[in-house]
Amino acid sequence: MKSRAAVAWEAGKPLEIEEIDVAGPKEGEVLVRVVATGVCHTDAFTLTGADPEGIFPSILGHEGGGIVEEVGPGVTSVQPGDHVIPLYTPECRECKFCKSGKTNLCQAIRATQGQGLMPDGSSRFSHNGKTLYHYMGTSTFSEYTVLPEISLAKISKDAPLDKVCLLGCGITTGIGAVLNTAGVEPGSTVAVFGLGGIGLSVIQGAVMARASRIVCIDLNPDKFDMAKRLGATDFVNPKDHDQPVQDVIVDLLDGGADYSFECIGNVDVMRAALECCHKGWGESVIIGVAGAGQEISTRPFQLVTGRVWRGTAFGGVRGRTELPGYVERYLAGEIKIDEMVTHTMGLDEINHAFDLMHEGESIRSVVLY
Ligand code: NAD
Ligand code: AHE
Ligand code: ZN
Repeated sequence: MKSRAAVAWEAGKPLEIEEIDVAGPKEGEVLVRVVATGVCHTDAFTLTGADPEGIFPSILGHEGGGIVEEVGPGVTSVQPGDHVIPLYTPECRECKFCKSGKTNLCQAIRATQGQGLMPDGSSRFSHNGKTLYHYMGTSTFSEYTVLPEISLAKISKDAPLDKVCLLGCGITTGIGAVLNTAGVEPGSTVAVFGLGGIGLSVIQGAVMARASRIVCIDLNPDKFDMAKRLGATDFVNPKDHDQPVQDVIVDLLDGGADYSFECIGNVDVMRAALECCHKGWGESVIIGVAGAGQEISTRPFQLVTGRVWRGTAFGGVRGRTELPGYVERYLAGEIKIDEMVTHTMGLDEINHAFDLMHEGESIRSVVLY
């Protein structure tokens, strides 16, 4: 079938709107009509060419909400008409990782997903006979996309897809990082570096966890307003201080943060986020994605003296099992999404969403098909 899509033909070039060909779903696969998709910084990151797994030409996008159009043979968990959120972290419930109970990083299709292919090693997308690659197993920048059944969370039909699409990445990642990965306890102090869709969702998670202080750090002071409305208590712009930002936070929080979260993808900030943690027990969670070849460093003494460095993908959330509950919590008013949608636009304007992100103007842009 034909589909409108924003194609990433080359690294560093704007997306181009094309009419592409989408092949029907094979065994275990599902054709989804994407209704809305958010634009996450990771899409922009991959488009720069800094992602070792970035393949071109491809269809980016991984923060979608859609409706099942057609199912391939053997599909049992969804049917046409179901509302779904595509999962870049699938959940097969059969692999060693799923069975471990220790991680959400299902590995059933990770190898082919990283190569931009469906599990059978082929692509469902083409343009004038030329193969276009999938991205993160989701490719939500196409109105019609094909996913493995294990990469779909079936959700309530009551939820507006132009809002809950953001649970496909940013909001879930931030909240999950606090509740699942870090396990922040009531009364804890939290430091959040970077106040985009991820960092603001970390603040939401910290409020849910009943943190006593939520210190947020950003170079763009325009972000502090929204952070405050979500429940942050302290605001630090590193440009306002002569000392390293980690020293500012250690002073502010009587020895440092119990938990910190890096939501930028900057390896120097990752170091600051670790070093702002309290001696003896502080834990720092890396959420931001850093480019090919970049490495983190600190004095090992930081870890010897009790700080912990860890990371999280999709907030440790097992999508098929847990995402329907996130949607219910949004419907019940417990998770805020509407406030995060600062801009909406049609697919034709998708490059503007990237500009707004780079200019620090948006929290999340949502593209409506
Ligand atoms: P964003 O661009 O919307 O927000 C980034 C924020 O960081 C901005 O407010 C910016 O002003 C601020 N910032 C930039 N440099 C800074 C610095 N040196 N000091 C302080 N603040 C600084 O991005 P986003 O969509 O929120 O994504 C954030 C990061 O999280 C990206 O690296 C993205 O790839 C990553 N991410 C990871 C996961 C995961 O599962 N691990 C999921 C989603 C996104
Ligand atoms: N492909 C990159 C890494 C990109 C990355 O870290 N992706 C996160 C999700 S970011 C969503 O906005 C993730 O889930 N990673 C786990 C995984 O298995 O991909 C690289 O460096 O190769
Ligand atoms: Zn994302």
